[in-house]
Amino acid sequence: MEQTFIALKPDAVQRGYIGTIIERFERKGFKLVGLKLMQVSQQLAEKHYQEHTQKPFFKGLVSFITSGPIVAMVWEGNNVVESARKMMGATNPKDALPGTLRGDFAVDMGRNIVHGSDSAESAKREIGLFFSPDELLSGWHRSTESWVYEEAQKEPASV
Ligand code: DAT
Ligand code: MG
Repeated sequence: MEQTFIALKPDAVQRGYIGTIIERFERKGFKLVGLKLMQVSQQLAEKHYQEHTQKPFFKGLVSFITSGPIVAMVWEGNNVVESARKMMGATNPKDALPGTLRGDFAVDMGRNIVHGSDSAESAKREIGLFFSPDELLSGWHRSTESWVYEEAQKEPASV
């Protein structure tokens, strides 16, 4: 099954939204397969945001993501990459619709509370950056699965 990398940025942790945001993904029906509270190093931040190296906001972005603890997570489910992006809402919270995480809980582009991989390829790369294979518990069975999916789910793909 598909996996995505979700990070609760330092603003989400500081503002007390860890539980609220995790709950949204749980209630949707996705399965949590990796979770940790961590401090992002300068080196990891620069690798994670590699595609933005040349952007004028890069320095601020790296300084923000390293400014306090984050919660790094891997979520699994059918179409989880695209669905998680929809649940997060537009990058700029001013354009994010109500009902989305950024639409409901954020105001400023540089404080948009959550990161989510933008494609299956990015997810694979980002999961590899933040988690070692033994930190992921892909094989566990969530007992609500037959109430979330009509068809039985296949074994998850290994990361
Ligand atoms: P997303 O986080 O929705 O994937 P992105 O990958 O384009 O968005 O950018 C990464 C982060 O960088 C984003 O969450 C907020 C910040 N950012 C993006 N564009 C920006 C801009 N024009 N000015 C300031 N910050 C920006
Ligand atoms: Mg992005």
